[in-house]
Order: sequence, then C-alpha cells, then structure tokens
Amino acid sequence: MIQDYLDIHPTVQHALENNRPVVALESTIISHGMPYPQNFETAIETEALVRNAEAVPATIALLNGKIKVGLAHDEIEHLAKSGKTIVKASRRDLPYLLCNSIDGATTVAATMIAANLAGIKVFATGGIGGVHRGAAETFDISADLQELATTNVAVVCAGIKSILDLGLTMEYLETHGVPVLGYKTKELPAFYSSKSGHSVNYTVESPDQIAKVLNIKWSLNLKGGVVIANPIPKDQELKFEEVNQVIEIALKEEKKLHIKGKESTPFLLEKVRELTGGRSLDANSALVRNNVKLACDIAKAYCLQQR
Ligand code: PSU
Ligand code: MN
Repeated sequence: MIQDYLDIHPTVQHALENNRPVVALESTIISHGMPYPQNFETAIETEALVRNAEAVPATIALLNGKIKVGLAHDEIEHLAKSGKTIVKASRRDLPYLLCNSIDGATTVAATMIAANLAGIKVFATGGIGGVHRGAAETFDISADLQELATTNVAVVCAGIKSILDLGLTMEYLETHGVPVLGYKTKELPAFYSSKSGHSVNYTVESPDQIAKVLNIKWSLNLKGGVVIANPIPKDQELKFEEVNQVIEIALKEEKKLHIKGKESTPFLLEKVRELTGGRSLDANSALVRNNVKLACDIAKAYCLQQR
C-alpha cells in the first residue's frame, strides 16, 4: 500500500540501504517561498552542495499521484516555474492530492512525513512554520510544529522567522517535547538575522554531538523531531530591527487584504522581499546553503554512529 504512493529515487534508495548519508529537502520553499528563477537556482545549487559533501540529496514533492523522494532536474524545474499554481501541501492535504494526482509542493510537515516513510533522518530547509503573531485570535499555528512533535526527523533551519511569534513558538515546542538546539549559539536565530532576543534550549558545538542527541532521543523511543537552529552567516544577515520594521508593514498589509491560512507565509515572504529590495531573497538563499552544509555533516555523523 505504501509503495503505491511512495516513489523513492533509486540513488536515494541505494544510499539508504547502504547506510550512506541522505539529506531531505522540501519543495514549498521552491514553489511558494521564492520567485523564479532564484527558486530554481537555489534548489539546484542546494542539491549540488549535498553531492559535493558526498551525501545524497532527496528533494521531496507530490508528482503524478506519488510522494516522490528524490527529484530529477526537470521535476525541480517544473516546481520552480509553476510557482504558486502548485498546491502547497501539508499533512492534511496529502490524501486528497494523492487520490486525485494533483501535484503538490511539500511543506516542512509533509516533507518530514515523506522523509520518515523513506527512512531519512536529516532534513535541511530555510525556516520552519510556527505560531503566528496574533494566534490567540486567529488560531494560526503551523502544522510543522505538530509534525515536529510526532515524526522522527531532525530539521536544520535558520531559526524562526520573525513574521512569527518566536516566544509562543518556543512555548509550543516545549509543550510537545521538541528540543531546539542552537548550533554554536545560545541565542535563537531569527531567520534573516542571527539575533532575536530569545534563547535556544541548548547549545551544540559539533555535528557529532547533534547526531548523538538524535540517536539517544530515538533510541529511547522519544518520538518526534529535533530543531537545529543554525544562524545565518554574519556577513549575509539583515539587521533584526530592519527586518522587524519591514515585517510590521507586511503584517498591516496582510490584515488589510484579509490574507490568512496557508497563503499567509508566502504572502509575508514576498512582501518582505519587495520591501527589502530583494535583499531578503539573497539572505534566504545564503541561509539555506548554510543549513544544507550542516545537515550533510549531521547526516554523515549519524551514519557513522549506526555502524
Ligand atoms: N519559511 C520560509 N520559506 C518557506 C516556508 C517557511 O522562509 O517557504 C514554508 C515551509 O515549507 C513551511 C511552510 O513548512 O512555509 C509553513 O507554512 P504554514 O505557516 O502555512 O504552515
Ligand atoms: Mn498557518
């Protein structure tokens, strides 16, 4: 039954069977997170970085009625060029989209599900979804958080985007037993900037240490993921205060246009890009590359510890 809907690329399958490092990559960031052609360039560069690190990239999406784990070049191009016409697919969307062979770009939540089905332990992305500002009224809490509570995949990200409520997101993760580990930082990074004023739960100093934490968590059957918060490199970050000002404007605009639900995150990202004159997009690509490199090192360390 699972095989009817799960299509693992032979290269990915081979690596998994031989305890070789594999890094999962999401596709919402391609279709909804960035405009063409930067989305395509970033996705291709990202895969190349994984291969250069002697690991296997597994970009994940719903294509032709299957969850595809590991995409061909032209499939990535299709997702990049189609942009927002591709359905943004989170946990709730999978059954209907697969049933009707509707293509979908997988969010962090859906990518974690697919990675877990395939047996991939490490996933790199830009940012995770979280508790939105004003969630007390809107109830807008990303399904990514619930997925982190239940699915055994480590997610390397650049912290939590300040379009979200960082404090409430950390509270939610605490309630669900999801550790937030800062890579070489005590401060929780805020996506475009390395600073946020919030703290991570613990600081980790090496990929090896992170892999050990994952091993211990899952050996003890403590189900769920781990967030590895990796700050954007200093020379590529945007100032926290500047981003915050821009986000305030974007949020006002969103309210005025009555944008909500799954359209919220893509709308805010696009507005921030516009208001920063494209600088947020460069920062976004830079932090993804940075996360992918760390994810490769964690995946390698994890494989070595399985021997
Ligand atoms: N953050 C980004 N870029 C993105 C996303 C988040 O900087 O593209 C995407 C991820 O796929 C994440 C999703 O899983 O947005 C969260 O959407 P929502 O808030 O609707 O759950
Ligand atoms: Mn939401």
